[in-house]
Amino acid sequence: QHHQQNQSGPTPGQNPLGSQGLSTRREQYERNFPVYKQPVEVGCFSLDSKRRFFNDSRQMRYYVEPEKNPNFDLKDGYKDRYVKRDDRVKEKLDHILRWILANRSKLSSRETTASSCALDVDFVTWRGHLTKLLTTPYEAREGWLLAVTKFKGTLYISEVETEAARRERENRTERHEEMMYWGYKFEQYTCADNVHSLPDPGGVVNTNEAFCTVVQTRLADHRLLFSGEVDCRDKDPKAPAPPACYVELKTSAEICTPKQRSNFHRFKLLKWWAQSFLPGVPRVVAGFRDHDGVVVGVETFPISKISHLIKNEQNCWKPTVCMNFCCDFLSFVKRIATEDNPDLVYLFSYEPHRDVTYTVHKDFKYTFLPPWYVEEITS
Ligand code: 0WD
Ligand code: CA
Repeated sequence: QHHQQNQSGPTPGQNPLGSQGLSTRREQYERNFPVYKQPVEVGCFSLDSKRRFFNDSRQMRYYVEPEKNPNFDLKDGYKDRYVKRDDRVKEKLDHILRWILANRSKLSSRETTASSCALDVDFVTWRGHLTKLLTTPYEAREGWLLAVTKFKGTLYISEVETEAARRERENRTERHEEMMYWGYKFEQYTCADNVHSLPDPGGVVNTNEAFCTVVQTRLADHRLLFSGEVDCRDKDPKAPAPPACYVELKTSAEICTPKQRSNFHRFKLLKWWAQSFLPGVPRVVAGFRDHDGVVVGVETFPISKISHLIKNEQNCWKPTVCMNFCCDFLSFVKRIATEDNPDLVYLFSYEPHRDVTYTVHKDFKYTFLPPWYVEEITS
């Protein structure tokens, strides 16, 4: 039962803000679903094959529905048509900050003075960081480190790679490296570069390329601005406006036993739901592959139906626990990270079965807002 949550920390009924930090126990977060405003896309950007930033949608791709049992070979091209992004390079929030500087007029409605909020938001971060927060009460394997800096009234949240994650990255097996390629290869089989073209499975897979949406929303009293990578969109010109036209693509091992189905519901659907619910992406298209990397089935999961799908599972995750934990974490951050200083970092840490704790860093070790951003916002 390695996914079972340890019962240490403050006892039930106690204020979730215990003296050691913020409780991650599920029972603390079983209350009404918090207000989560419909996310609004306020912009987008693209990263090209050399990871260069463009303030436009040039990397947008279009979903082409495959047949139900397609036999896509996900191994194809791994050796000779794969350009892999260098994951030793930590980009932190840089692309989002570049987008903010190019689109400041869309964000700031008030007059900006030295003391007021330069942007009209409380938090700026990646969607992926928020996904990790949503799944924390159910995460028994991987911890996280989130660096927070308050600058001109806005709290910026940027992940720091944990020692464990670094070791895992540096010691991946060849099998694992190849399996990481499979997800990108599935995208190539199902995405076209423009509305009227078809996917090109003979092309190169370059994981530097990305299309990212930037959305604004509110979780209870937290105004959020975040960006997330989007795989593709519905190519029907009558499709709803973004983010409702977006499609998230996934691959997963085919389900052959009741145990596998239960694990899929309890662990994988949690991650899929959290990731797409946040930016308001309405559906996930999953390619189920065999052990040998051949997609044997394709299924669409509407995000709004996932919480019903899992209701028969015992001991299953609950969307309300995810959202309330995230909300309380953001309140915790607001309480702790009070000094407005672009060089100061509050480092929040989660280790499975523990409360969230934090340390304060004034020594530049974790400083992540780049000078080009700080200077431009200040001037
Ligand atoms: O340098 C860093 N520490 C990070 C960079 C941490 C987190 C994100 N990023 C940025 C990159 O600029 C990237 O373009 O990640 C962007 C995507 O951000 P996200 O949407 O917030 O991340 P997430 O929801 O975790 O992942 C979405 C997709 C993944 O698809 P699947 O279906 O596997 O969830 O983005 C890809 C991946 O294809 N991806 C990444 N791409 C670049 N850098 C990263 C990453 N670190 N993590 C996932
Ligand atoms: Ca994906």
